[in-house]
Amino acid sequence: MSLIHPHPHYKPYQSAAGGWGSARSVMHILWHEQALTTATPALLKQNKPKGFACVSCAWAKPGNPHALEFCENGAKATAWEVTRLRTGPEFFARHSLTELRGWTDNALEQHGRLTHPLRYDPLSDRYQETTWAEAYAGIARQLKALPPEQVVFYASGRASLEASFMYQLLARAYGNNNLPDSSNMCHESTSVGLQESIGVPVGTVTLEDFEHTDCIFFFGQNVGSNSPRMLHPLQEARKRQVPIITFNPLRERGLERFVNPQSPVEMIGPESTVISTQYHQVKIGGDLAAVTGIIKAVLALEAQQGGVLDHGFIAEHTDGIDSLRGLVDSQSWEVLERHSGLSRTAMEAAATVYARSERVMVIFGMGITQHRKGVDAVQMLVNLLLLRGNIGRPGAGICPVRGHSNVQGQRTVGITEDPAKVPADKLLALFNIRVPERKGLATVDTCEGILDGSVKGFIGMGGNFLRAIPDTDRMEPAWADLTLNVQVATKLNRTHLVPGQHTWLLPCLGHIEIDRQEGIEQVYSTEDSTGVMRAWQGTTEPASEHLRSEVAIIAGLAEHTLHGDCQVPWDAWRHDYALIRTAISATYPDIFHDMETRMWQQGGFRRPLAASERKWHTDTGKARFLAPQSLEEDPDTRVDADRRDVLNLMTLRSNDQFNTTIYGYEDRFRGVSGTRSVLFLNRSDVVRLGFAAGDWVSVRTAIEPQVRREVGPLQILVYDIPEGCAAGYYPECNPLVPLWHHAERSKVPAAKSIPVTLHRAEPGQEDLAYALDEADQVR
Ligand SMILES: Nc1nc2c(c(=O)[nH]1)N[C@H]1C(S)=C(S)[C@@H](COP(=O)(O)OP(=O)(O)OC[C@H]3O[C@@H](n4cnc5c(=O)[nH]c(N)nc54)[C@H](O)[C@@H]3O)O[C@H]1N2
Ligand SMILES: Nc1nc2c(c(=O)[nH]1)N[C@H]1C(S)=C(S)[C@@H](COP(=O)(O)OP(=O)(O)OC[C@H]3O[C@@H](n4cnc5c(=O)[nH]c(N)nc54)[C@H](O)[C@@H]3O)O[C@H]1N2
Ligand SMILES: [Mo]
Repeated sequence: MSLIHPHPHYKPYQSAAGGWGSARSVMHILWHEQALTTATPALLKQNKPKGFACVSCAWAKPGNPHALEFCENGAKATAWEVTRLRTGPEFFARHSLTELRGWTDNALEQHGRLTHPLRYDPLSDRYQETTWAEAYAGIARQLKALPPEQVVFYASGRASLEASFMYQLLARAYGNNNLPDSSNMCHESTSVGLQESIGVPVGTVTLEDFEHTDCIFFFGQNVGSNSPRMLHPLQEARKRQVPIITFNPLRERGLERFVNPQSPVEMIGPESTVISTQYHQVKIGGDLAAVTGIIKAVLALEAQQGGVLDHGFIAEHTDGIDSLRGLVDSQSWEVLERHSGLSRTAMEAAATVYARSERVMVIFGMGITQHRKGVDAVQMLVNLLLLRGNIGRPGAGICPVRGHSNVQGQRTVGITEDPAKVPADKLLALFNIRVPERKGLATVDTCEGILDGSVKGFIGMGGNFLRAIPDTDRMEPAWADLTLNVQVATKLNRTHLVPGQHTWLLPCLGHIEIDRQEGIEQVYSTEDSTGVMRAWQGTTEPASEHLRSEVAIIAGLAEHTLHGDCQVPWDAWRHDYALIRTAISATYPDIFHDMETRMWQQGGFRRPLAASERKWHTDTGKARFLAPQSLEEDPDTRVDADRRDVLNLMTLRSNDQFNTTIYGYEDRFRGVSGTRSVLFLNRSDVVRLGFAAGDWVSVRTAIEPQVRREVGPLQILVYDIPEGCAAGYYPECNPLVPLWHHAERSKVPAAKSIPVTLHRAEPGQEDLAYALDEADQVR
């Protein structure tokens, strides 16, 4: 019953997001993973009290959950983790790493869960079974031999609050702040931008705010694929006639229409909800200009009719409005139109709705943060909100949609390279750990260190670092020079296949699995995108008796590596996670006091957020209008204006992946099946550059031409995307992103704006078949 088209195929998707397509897609993966019997009961516990937190996105889980509180992609993530398939020692006896490096991301993970601790044997080029005792002792020997500043501790945003807290203690007791994490590639632009603007690093919106809002602005986030549960509050808001104004270069299906797959009435009826009331196909990277234009129009409305700005709020709570006015006045409509790709009328239409709405929320994702000017763009969104006092009251606020299930939480409990962000006095008093003063390495710094040989040891608490980072073709050869490479993982991925001198692959429990320590079931906790902390508990039997929890693995590494000075009771913590929570409460009492009881409250507990109470922990004690000096293009990436052959490429997720985990080849909402080797282009660019739909091309990075960065062959798919823009899939396109091409100040790789050129290439695999009828013709 394969539901995947056997051949590469393109047919524009006509239905709403959700609906039967979503239900079918879930059935397919349950069947394929042989997970019908394990996943089905698990799904009933997903995001529920006494159940587990979905291992997919970080979107808020309601206190009063629906009967089935999961979405298509959450169900896929569950099936992927509780699969019956296994990748054990016998698999590695059959396959060398050289051979496995030829496998796709999909094939590697599809083979199932890792079951045994493994050590790489260079002679046979294979992973071989080892014991936990050998692994801890062997790793500790290497860690002790390396200078602490040469080792990094990566985290990928899924580890619980308990494991994350221990992990940063381990790094600091070992002697560094080298804690790169996935948010360095993700929402770090948000954390930097919001901290400067409103004095908190996280969003201010809660689930309840969706019930009170009367206008939503939505920037660069693909809700239908990446946080589908958010479609429910959006649908509710739309039923109250709340306008949703969307900015996205692509007409993403989830942002257009939605049928709730869990509503029997909607599933059999013809009704779907229109999500976006205005849809603006902004140019890639054009949001900064678009929002400047909206602000220009808002200020013009104020000048004409008055009563638009919240003067009381601006006077009492903010500073810097003159600098914003200065920027806005210096930008002509013509420049704003050119940079944004939107007409003045479009920007004015958005401004009109903004100006008449009382409670406005701004929601955003990677389309904003993964640009050179990502921090400026985040701050421009805040500027828009501040004009009418839309922060710090119900129904209003800023809402970054975080990625991994606990990515926000790991930062809250100390996973950061910046020692100034951790309570050093507490770590000293409670654990006798002296926080090293030297700033540590974040993700881009870590990559630079691997390239120049100053990073020699890498511990990965989950994730697929070598695949997720930019410049992967340059990074892989350098990675092989690591002295120590330790990966804690649930499934095999590319990062595990490039060994260093001493390499271990350690299998851990997933968050859906029951975590028993000395026979007692442990619970864990997370923080979601809205700052809410909740307790969770695994519900299925572990994939193998040899798995250890992340907490246990961190304790094992610490006990073997650290000297006696550190007073963390690792062994006691391993056996009782409540003790770790007591320590978290003691370290961060403002946020986590009485954690052990409050985390079980219905809907959990929310961290206090000063900005939500209109207290501003910024440099000036006010909420700050912060505007860049100009909107001029970034000098480092500016290409000769005459060079019309250069396109701006964004790298995207399909509807059938979770980051580097590729579930399948079905990007249903975009109509592409059976392949990921496509490049989405505007028809006029295709014609202008002398190509035709279906041509095979290789894509080259147009900046820093002395370094050859190339990906291909990809097949041209004529698509509804603004002129001058292109789109391809992440992670396949990562070799195109130069490591230095990252957001100013936050260093988030600018994976959404890569200047590229196209070159004719030999055909790749099978051609993409088009199924277009009259009505389907793309513009
Ligand atoms: N199923 C599933 N869920 C996931 C993930 C997954 O891979 N699969 N990943 C998780 C993670 S870690 C994260 S961070 C989130 C990511 O979720 P998103 O933030 O949605 O990230 P992307 O899929 O990269 O898509 C970015 C969206 O921004 C648009 N875009 C690109 N450039 C621009 C631009 O310049 N301006 C504007 N306005 N829009 C732009 C793209 O067209 C696309 O719709 O999802 C999380 N949830
Ligand atoms: N070009 C481009 N690059 C990007 C992006 C982009 O949009 N474009 N997005 C960026 C973003 S937003 C992010 S967040 C990063 C993601 O980067 P990462 O977080 O490093 O990558 P993932 O693909 O989420 O990691 C998947 C692996 O995690 C392991 N895993 C799964 N569950 C668990 C668990 O419970 N415990 C442990 N220990 N391991 C587990 C599995 O072995 C799986 O293979 O990629 C970034 N890179
Ligand atoms: Mo992310």
